[in-house]
Amino acid sequence: MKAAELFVRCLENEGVEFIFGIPGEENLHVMDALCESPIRFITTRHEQGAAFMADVYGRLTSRAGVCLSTLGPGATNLLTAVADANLDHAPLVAIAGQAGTNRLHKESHQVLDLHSIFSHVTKYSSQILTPNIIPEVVRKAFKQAQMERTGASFIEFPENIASMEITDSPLRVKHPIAPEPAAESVQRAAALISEARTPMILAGNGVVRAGAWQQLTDFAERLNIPVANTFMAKGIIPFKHPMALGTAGLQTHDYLNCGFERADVIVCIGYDLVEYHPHLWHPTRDRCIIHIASAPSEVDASYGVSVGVVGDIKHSLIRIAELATPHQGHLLRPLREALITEMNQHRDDESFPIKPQKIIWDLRTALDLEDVVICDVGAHKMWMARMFRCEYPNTCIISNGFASMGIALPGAVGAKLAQPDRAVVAVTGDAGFLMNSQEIETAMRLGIAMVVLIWNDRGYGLIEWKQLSSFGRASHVRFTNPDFVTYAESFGARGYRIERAADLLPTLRAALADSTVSIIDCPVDYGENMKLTQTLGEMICPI
Ligand SMILES: Cc1ncc(C[n+]2csc(CCOP(=O)(O)OP(=O)(O)O)c2C)c(N)n1
Repeated sequence: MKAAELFVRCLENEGVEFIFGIPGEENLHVMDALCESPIRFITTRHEQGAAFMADVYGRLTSRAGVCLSTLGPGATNLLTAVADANLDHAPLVAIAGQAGTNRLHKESHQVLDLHSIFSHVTKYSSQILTPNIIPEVVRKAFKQAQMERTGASFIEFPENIASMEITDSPLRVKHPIAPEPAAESVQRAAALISEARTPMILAGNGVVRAGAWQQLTDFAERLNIPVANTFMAKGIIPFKHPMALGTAGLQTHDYLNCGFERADVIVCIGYDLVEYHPHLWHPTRDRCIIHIASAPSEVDASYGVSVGVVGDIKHSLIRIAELATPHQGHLLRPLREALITEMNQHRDDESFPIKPQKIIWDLRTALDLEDVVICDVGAHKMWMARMFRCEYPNTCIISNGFASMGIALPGAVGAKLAQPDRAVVAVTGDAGFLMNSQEIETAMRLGIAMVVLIWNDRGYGLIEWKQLSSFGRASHVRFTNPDFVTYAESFGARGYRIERAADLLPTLRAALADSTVSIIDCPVDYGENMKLTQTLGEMICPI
């Protein structure tokens, strides 16, 4: 068979369902081999859209999402979203065509050293320079992408190699089993937790990746330790659970910081430092930190670990919970109550443009608890992270490692393909929306039903918020928008413009009940941003 056919057989062997991408001249053989494969190729309108689809598909399925481009400009278009997957620890395999090996040694049309470029944004980057290494390269790319800590891999496939003849077969797929934590560190962690006066948990996305949310809730419940989660770990403990304190990660002092100040032992579980810098919650550097994760901790002056429990998170939690003495009372409960009071405050607000809190209230009301929201990056993300209640993990996807704008809309396409039975909503700013709105066409062509909720402030809201907080004035952040309703309709999608607060909930319900792509243009009142900064700045800790 042709090397390209063997390559496709290897992808099938990895269980690949979809490849998101754009064909090019240098991957013709792979594209042709896909004609004989059950793998579905999803033709996108930009390689960045393809890679974000793969990124979110990977987060939701725990299997590597796959994206493909041609050489040179196609591959550099993949780069941002591949980096996003890697820093957010989402499993992804990116594949790029390449010129024939007879012209890689010199300046040549569209040729870039892709293997080197991608080696900086992936866990594993490789070139297929001879056909007989295909089974190993593909197996290794998937193994690396799907192994803790999960991330991105890259494969460069020159066109002349793809056309060569080869007789070979894929390697057997075996999933590595996470090791047991060392007994000594389990005992030490249990002793520190037992001796603590006011312990607190900070849970991160590693718990989601390990599928350890039930063990986390059991751990918190049995030992009576309250849980704060990071942006990427929303729903890790159901928000309705009395031990749930809410989401930490705002860059200003928030209720949860009162908890971190009060706690003497902070139990970090599946926490990646890239999400929420420790100097923001541990500026004093004097608390006892227990690190429970699949991998040893990153080095950071504000993250001095007293004991590291490294290994399978589920086992670690079960074993520590068996050994540690449960605590009494729940001193941090007022933090949860203060947040809930704030969440409820604007539920009946009729002002227009609509306040962020009210948009979130209506969105939560319109969606079922298992539906999926993909959040873009901006001020809307800060509000959603802080105030959107989640009862299940992976129901509010947030990019908070690389935090790239433009993920939400293509991410929603990936989410819908991964979980077709759930409603999917992309929550995005007006700027992030236009970064990848071309993928509306992809969604329409695929016949996907999804909702895009645009928080329209005609500006780069988050940057304006930071400028106002830092300098008391804003600059270079204002722009105009096209008519989003006409824009949606030009794709054949449904377009809605919200003109008063009372319209939002019925519009969301109508859009969610529809079988097509719906774009909702919702004017937002970001006057609330600085009000929140001021309120939190003047806050007296409720504990
Ligand atoms: C690709 C990319 N470019 C720039 C940034 C920096 N950035 C973060 S948020 C933001 C503004 C986002 O504006 P918008 O999408 O309208 O959302 P809003 O903040 O108004 O809610 C910018 C420019 C980024 N994170 N990613």
